[in-house]
Amino acid sequence: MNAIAPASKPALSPSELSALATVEERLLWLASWTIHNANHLRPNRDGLKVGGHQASCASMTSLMTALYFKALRPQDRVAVKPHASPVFHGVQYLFGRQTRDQLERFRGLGGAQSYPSRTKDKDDVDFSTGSVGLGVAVTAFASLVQDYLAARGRVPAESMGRMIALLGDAELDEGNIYEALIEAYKHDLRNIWWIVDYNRQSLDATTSERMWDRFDDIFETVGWDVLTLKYGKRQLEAFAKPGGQSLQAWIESCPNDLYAALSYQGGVAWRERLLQDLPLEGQKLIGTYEDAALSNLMTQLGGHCLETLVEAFEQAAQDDRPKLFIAYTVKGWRLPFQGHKDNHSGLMTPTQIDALRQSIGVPEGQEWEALAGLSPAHEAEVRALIAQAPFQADVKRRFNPAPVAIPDAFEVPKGEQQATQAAFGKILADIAKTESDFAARIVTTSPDVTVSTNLGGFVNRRGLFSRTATKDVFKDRKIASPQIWTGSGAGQHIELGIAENNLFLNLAAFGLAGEHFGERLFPIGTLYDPFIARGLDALNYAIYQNARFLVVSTPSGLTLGPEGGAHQSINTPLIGMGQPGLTHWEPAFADELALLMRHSFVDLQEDSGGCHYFRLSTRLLDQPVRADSSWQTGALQGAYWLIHPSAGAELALVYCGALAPEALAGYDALKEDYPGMGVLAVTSPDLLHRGWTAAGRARWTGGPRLTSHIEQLLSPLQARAGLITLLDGSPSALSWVGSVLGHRVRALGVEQFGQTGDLPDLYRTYRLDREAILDAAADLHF
Ligand SMILES: Cc1ncc(C[n+]2csc(CCOP(=O)(O)OP(=O)(O)O)c2C)c(N)n1
Ligand SMILES: [Mg+2]
Repeated sequence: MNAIAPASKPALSPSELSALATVEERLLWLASWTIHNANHLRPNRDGLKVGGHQASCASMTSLMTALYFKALRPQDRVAVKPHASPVFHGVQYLFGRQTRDQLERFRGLGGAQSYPSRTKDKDDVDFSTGSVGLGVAVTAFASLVQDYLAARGRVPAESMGRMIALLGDAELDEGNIYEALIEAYKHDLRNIWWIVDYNRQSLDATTSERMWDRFDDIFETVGWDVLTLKYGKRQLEAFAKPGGQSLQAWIESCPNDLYAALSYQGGVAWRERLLQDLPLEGQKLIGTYEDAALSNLMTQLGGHCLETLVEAFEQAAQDDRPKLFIAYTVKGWRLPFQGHKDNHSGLMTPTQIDALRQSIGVPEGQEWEALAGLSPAHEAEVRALIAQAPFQADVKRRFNPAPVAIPDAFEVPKGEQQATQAAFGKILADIAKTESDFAARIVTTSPDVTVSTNLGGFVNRRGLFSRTATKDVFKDRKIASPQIWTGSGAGQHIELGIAENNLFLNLAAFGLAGEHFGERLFPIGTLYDPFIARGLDALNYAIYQNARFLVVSTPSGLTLGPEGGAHQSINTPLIGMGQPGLTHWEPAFADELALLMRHSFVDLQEDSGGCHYFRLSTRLLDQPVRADSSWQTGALQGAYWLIHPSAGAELALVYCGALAPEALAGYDALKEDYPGMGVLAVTSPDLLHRGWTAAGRARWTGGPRLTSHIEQLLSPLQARAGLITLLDGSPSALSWVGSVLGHRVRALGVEQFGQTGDLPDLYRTYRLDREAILDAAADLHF
């Protein structure tokens, strides 16, 4: 544990300290009042509790005051503990960057969000938070992005910011934090501060004191400085008095739950217990405090002492080593339920909030006036403090870089037989050979599956990113290998350990490089398709904050046959469809892939664009000979007729991705019986479905009468036509097409866990082969 060195001069003058204390009080008030207004004053139409976390806010108000009004600079970026959102909005309000209207509509439609949101909040949220742990870890990856750009001279030394997370102590239970910690150590990351609101309470109750020293050990092991802010100045002064040492020793050994309970019960309870436990000198010391003063003394822990906090931040700013601050706090500090184990969702009653208002000196009726009720002289001091906060400087913090030119077309890899995975590798390797700005802005990243997902060609050309140069010893020793593994600041591949959470958090951070640093990057993450599930919450998190990237997952489905059951992904197409902001593509052929990849790079730069997910395969397929390029328009919209049906056709095969050969075999077997039948190549069930629902919505809401792409595609078929859908994954990703025009569907796909086997065996076993198609056709036309 790093002791805080005594500062040579106080970090705050008396007038600054008193102004800062007022800001802290007003933030406590604004956060409490914002939540109170939403729950007690705003009309409630549905009888649901609106909620908000007054206790979690109170716990962190001092920390945020010291941070935002003294330590923070405009280039710093902060992930705020989700349930401290009202404090964050209060801070912005004091800076004049948030409106009263937004606060009044907290947790209502269009108002300030329950948890800070980059995309939904109107003020300047750096990182969305909500799913605890993710907002913490993403800051480490943001610092990696900053290093990446700095190595290219795109972030000047004087603009390097700190990536800061304000977190609850229960967030430290989330495993993704430790995965990120390991990765941060490997990449020698810096400029990261994680500030723990160590109130030793989670949602349910108080937390285990067995972790008291463990966090120090864990973080110090991976090179972090740990600054433990356990005691406030008033407490340290008391400890220095006669009997003070016994008081400190008592606190050191007091279990979390007892400390919390006594904090709730207040001065009388503290006195009773301390008189029982302390030796005579300690008892005398306690005797010098009135009940209220004793209660204040016992709860003014380091995380509630502005002087301690400001000094700690000043000290930490001396170097760029990663820092963990463990700031001891009391949950619900200064509120009637402080320390109560059930206070997480506790709300003050109207009487209680009124008492708080009076104690802080906010005049009745002026509850939203941030500085009402202060003497003119003090108000001027407070305004000066706010105006002088470094963070208040008028510096642009959110960017929207101009789009980078993407080549008109990507070269289609050559070969009569190709797998989409290999084609992906070749397309990227070809881009890597070019000198364009676009190529220079691609960043690939993978959780230890770089080689097996075919990024090797790109990495050979563009190198690994590493702040310090690393050599490929095997290459230097002339040991044959197709893979060159050298690292430098110019490298464009970020190699990660296996943890998929880190992959998606890394994509989140790199995918925000444009908005955070004004530099558009094109991040591409590769992983095995089944392991998307491992990082799913982080993927959702990344997309929710409007990060832009490509996910290329390969291999997928039964084509991972020899690997066995749990490696064969089944529900990932549904994940792609169900995930807002992400378009699922599952092309079968190399030319489709080249077209769609190019389109994705264009789209991820559009304001209304999004992320793209390519579900690829290692299965070699015969490539089609194209008569012309007319298929492309449809492919970009999600499907095109590989074999056009004739008007009134009574059957069509609708396949997606690697099952093209089965669809074509089925076609050959059935075309005599069903003259004019068609074969629909689906490149994106997701896009088709979205187009269909959007067209319906537009019609119902009086918008333009659009006919969706899938409606147009299916319109030549006869009304009672049958559709056989084929997808190497959950059949429900395609079975819905029957609803578009009322056709009858037999949906082939995988609904049970896989198992080892070769493709003919597996396709037979899971009913995805030609025979299954024939059976389905017979069943449709009984
Ligand atoms: C991944 C995830 N799981 C559960 C929750 C629900 N939840 C919200 S806050 C919380 C506990 C927070 O405790 P702590 O981090 O210590 O914050 P405090 O309120 O004590 O400051 C839980 C379980 C969540 N938001 N995210
Ligand atoms: Mg807590």
